[in-house]
Amino acid sequence: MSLQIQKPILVGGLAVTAGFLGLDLLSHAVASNGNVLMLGTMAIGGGYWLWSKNRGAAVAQPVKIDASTLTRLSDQVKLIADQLTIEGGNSESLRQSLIQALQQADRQHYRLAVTGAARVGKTSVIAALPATDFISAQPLELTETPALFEVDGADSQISQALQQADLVVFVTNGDLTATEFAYLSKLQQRVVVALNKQDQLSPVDRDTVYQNIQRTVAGCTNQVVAIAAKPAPIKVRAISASGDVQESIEQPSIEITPLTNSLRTVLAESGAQLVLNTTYWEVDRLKDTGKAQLNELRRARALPIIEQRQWIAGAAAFANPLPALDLLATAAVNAQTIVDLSAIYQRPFSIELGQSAASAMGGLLLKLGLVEVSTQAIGSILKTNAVTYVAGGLVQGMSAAYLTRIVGLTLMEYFADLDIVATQPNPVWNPERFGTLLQQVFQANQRLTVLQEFVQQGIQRLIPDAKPQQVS
Ligand SMILES: Nc1nc2c(ncn2[C@@H]2O[C@H](COP(=O)(O)OP(=O)(O)O)[C@@H](O)[C@H]2O)c(=O)[nH]1
Ligand SMILES: [Mg+2]
Repeated sequence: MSLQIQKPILVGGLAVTAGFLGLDLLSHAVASNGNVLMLGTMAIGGGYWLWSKNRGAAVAQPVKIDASTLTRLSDQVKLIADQLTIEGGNSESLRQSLIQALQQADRQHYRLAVTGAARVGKTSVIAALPATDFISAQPLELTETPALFEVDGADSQISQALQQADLVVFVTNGDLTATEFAYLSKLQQRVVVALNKQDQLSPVDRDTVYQNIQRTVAGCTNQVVAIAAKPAPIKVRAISASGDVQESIEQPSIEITPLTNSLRTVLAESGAQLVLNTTYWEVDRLKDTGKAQLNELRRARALPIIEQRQWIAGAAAFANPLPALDLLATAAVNAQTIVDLSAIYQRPFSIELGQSAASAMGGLLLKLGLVEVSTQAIGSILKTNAVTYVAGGLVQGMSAAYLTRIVGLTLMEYFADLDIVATQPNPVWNPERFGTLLQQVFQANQRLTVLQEFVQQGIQRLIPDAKPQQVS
């Protein structure tokens, strides 16, 4: 899973923490009765808490994955595919992938990924597992992920292996580090933690480490097992009655049963649910892919409109310089542009709504000080250019064009962010959301090089007979 670092993620992070706290409290509440604890935690684990990987939504929502949630999700993917076809895109691979993903929903074998840091014993665990009766009787696909936390780690291979797994065995060979815990607590899958290399620990250390790990991961999993997948040979010294000392090398036996027991429990109780979860997340990724494809198409249609409108606004303000900032703000936000872009993104705004949104956007540009900041920035770039002296009103023209562009790009982001398939017939107009995006887009376009390039273009557009000049 990739996590973007932005405000919504922070919200997601808090929600996740709250979720784990909830689980944690609950398991403490029933801790007096071992059986109840087990069942309680299983029941919660069986339902999957799903946090909307929000870019748009700020509120995290727990969703239980069952057959009907999967159906709803795959219906959304189908709608996206249909929409792709309607808008002239190619939806074939999305449809094929959806069919393939859904076929997995009633897959009869389980996929298990063994993961963990380098040299903790992942390969050894995989080597030890098939030898046990349970595993050999179980249709099980075992995969070892590349080692986690390596400097030049194979991140995409790791996440691919993990995404396909119904269940993850997280191997460690001592107390969990903070990094290990952070990693495993973010996994979407059910996790069994395997404390390997038991033979290297004294009996006292074994208990302490084991209990530490159990406590640490209590909010994520109740499955922690202690194993020795490939115990090191030990030297044994025997002294015979006659006093002779005989040394020999002994191979302690592999201890993997706690892990197979754990796998047996988890798979018996929730194997089908785990397969359903894997399928759900796969379909969810397809939804993202389809949405990105669709937004790509829409972007290609929206950009030329924005370009066209920005120079129209620029030329008007250039020909007829606006005396006040608020007029400039008004000139930059054009109701028709809003209506046109909303139509491309299938959230058609009426002209009335376009007008009221336009005046709200104009107010926002002023309130956030964006008109002033961009006028000044453009003015100071132009000052270094001789053309300025022959062209009064150029600052205003350029600013109107620039602000029109910023508003247009923000609208694109705004619409792209909405759920592709409108759940309500009415268009969604959320001024706060727009304001947040506006500031982000403004920031991104405020870099000197971006502005300089824009000004260069603007000179050619607004004063076509001006000789191209270097703007520094
Ligand atoms: N003492 C001991 N050594 C182990 C055990 N399991 C694995 N090892 C050793 O740890 C090293 C790394 O094991 P490997 O399975 O290759 O780890 P991986 O890098 O996580 O796949 C090897 O030298 C193994 O022999 C164990 O249970 N006890
Ligand atoms: Mg290995």
